[in-house]
Amino acid sequence: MNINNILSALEAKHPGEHEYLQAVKEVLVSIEDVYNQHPEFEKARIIERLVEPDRIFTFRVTWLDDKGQIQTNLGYRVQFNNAIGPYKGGLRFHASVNLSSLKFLGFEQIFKNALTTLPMGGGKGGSDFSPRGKSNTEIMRFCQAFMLELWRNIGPDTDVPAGDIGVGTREIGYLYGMYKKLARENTGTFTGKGLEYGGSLVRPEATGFGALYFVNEMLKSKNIDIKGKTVAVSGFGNVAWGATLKATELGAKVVTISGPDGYVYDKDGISGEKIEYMLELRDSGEDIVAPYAQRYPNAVFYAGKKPWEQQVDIALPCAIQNELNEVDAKNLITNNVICIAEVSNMGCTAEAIDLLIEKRILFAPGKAVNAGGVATSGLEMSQNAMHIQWSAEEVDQRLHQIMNSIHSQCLQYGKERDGCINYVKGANIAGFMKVAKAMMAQGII
Ligand code: 2IT
Repeated sequence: MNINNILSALEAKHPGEHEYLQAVKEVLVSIEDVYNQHPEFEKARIIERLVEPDRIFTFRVTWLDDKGQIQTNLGYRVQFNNAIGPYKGGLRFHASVNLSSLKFLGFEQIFKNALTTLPMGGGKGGSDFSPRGKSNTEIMRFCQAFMLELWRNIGPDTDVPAGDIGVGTREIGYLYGMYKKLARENTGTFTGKGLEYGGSLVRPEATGFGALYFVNEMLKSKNIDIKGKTVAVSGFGNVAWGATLKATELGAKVVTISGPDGYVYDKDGISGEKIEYMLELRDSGEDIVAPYAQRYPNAVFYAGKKPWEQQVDIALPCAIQNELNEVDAKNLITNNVICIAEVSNMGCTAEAIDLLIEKRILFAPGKAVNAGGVATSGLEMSQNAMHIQWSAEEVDQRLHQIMNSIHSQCLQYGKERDGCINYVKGANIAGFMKVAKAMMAQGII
């Protein structure tokens, strides 16, 4: 495989899709050696087939706002690869959504889902609709209009959407309600559903909990105790909440959260009722964290800044792609950071990752660290298919086992010559090998 040739061909075909090209490049660089040891992959053109989605649906979503004005947004679903199971991945409603960001997320999802040990292919979807400042009824009308288009292309064994940024339990309820009305079936088809109608216990916490189980394994592999360590978290949504909850439970001290307006530093630690207050902030729909510092006066709000300028032991980007860049990585390294784990998808820029790996900082990529979310979605699918509900303990135990397994896969495939673990390489190779073997077995399709 000649990575440069493949990348320049892709760039020519998809000019300007920077995030998608960034995600593809990271994977190709990691798997190059292994790929070249398997001439049968090259002959079957596995890479050329894997980097293009199976299909993409793009549609117009028109809805009425509360003033009676007609609004139009774009809707998408990228069905990327179903070699190991039905397409599976979230829907993102955010002003930044475009085809490039959804293709990067769908591509990442293929390998992430492969790592979970469960049979799920990769997909992603969403809209440039921004829930910020929208009323409940506007959000419902948007979700219904979105589903009017998408429902024909999804199903419990075809494609199973879930939440992502801007899509939480409320939105899943509206989307699934409309889906059921149109499809006239009750087989699940969405994950992240409310507990009353087929949702799984622990799904809301799963991404954050899984991330901390993974981080704890990383630290344990270096004989480092997480107790007493300080943690910078970015974001203040569902993922940041779950991560803060579990980090605190494990004895670490979370000192920051952030929003589009800036970040909050709380030297006392964000614990107890302050963690639940994060959800209140999110549900206010204003997309700001500044009110935290008014409510808890020991905390300081830094307008327009990111939390990576603080001195912490562990940094957990939990907000959005490319939120931690090379300068941020340098700051953290200067401040003696021990571990950086992407909880958001592709939370670090390529330059930041190169620097962290070069400096041998304990670093792991989103497709390994945050896979607990989609893994627990897989467990929700299992429960729906069996028409049963597992206890929180049962789901949490399975989630924990899956995260440990992902960590072991990273160790197996990510060991460098000097004995260091390159988690980027480990996760990419482990995920790739499973998908490539499944594609080989199923012929040229
Ligand atoms: O990025 C992700 O893995 C998610 N947003 C969760 C996807 C899912 O299907 O639960």
